[in-house]
Amino acid sequence: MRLFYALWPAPTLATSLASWAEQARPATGGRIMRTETLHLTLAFLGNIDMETAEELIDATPVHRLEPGSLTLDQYGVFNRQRILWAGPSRTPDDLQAVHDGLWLWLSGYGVQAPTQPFRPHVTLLRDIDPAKAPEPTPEPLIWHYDRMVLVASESRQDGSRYRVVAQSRPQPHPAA
Ligand code: 2AM
Repeated sequence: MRLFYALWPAPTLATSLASWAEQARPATGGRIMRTETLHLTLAFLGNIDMETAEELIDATPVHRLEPGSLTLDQYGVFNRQRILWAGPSRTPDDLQAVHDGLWLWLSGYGVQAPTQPFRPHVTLLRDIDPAKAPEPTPEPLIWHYDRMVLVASESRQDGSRYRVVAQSRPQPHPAA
C-alpha cells in the first residue's frame, strides 16, 4: 500500500485553495488538482507492506497530534516536478515539531524518515511551465489543524486517487 500522512483542509479552506489554483493557472498553465483531495503532506511513507499498513491504520485513531495553525502566504514552484504549490513562507516551529514527532513515531514501525528537509506545501497545479512567474499571491489563508489523516494513494490511468483510510483523534484547538 502506498501511504502518506497529511493535513486535510476543511471544505471552506479547500475552496479558497482551489481559487488560488485558478488565479495562478493563466500564467503557469498546468493541471488543476481536485478540490476534494487538496492536502499538505506531513510524511510520505511510500510502499508499505500490508501488515505494517494495518498496524498504522489501527494506531492512527489513538495518535494525538498537537493542534496548531499555519499561514499559507505564498505560491511556490518545484521546477523539476513542474508543480505550483501554496505554502507558508516560514515553517512554523509547531508544524516542524509535528513532522519530526510523527517520523519518530513512525520509526517504531520501521519506516525510515527522509533525508531531505520538510517543505510544507499544498500542490495546486501539476505540469506547469516553471519559467512562468505565478500571479501575485492572494490574501493569506490561515489553517487551524487538529488532526492528521492517513491516505492510501492508488495509481490510475488518469492520475493518482487518494483514499483516507484513518485519521488521528481530533484535539481541542487553542484558537477555538
Ligand atoms: P507532491 O504533491 O509535492 O507531489 C501523495 O503523492 C503525496 O505525497 C503528495 O502530496 C506528494 O507531494 C507526496 N509525495 C510523493 N512522493 C513523495 C516523496 N518521494 N517525498 C515526499 N513526498 C512525496
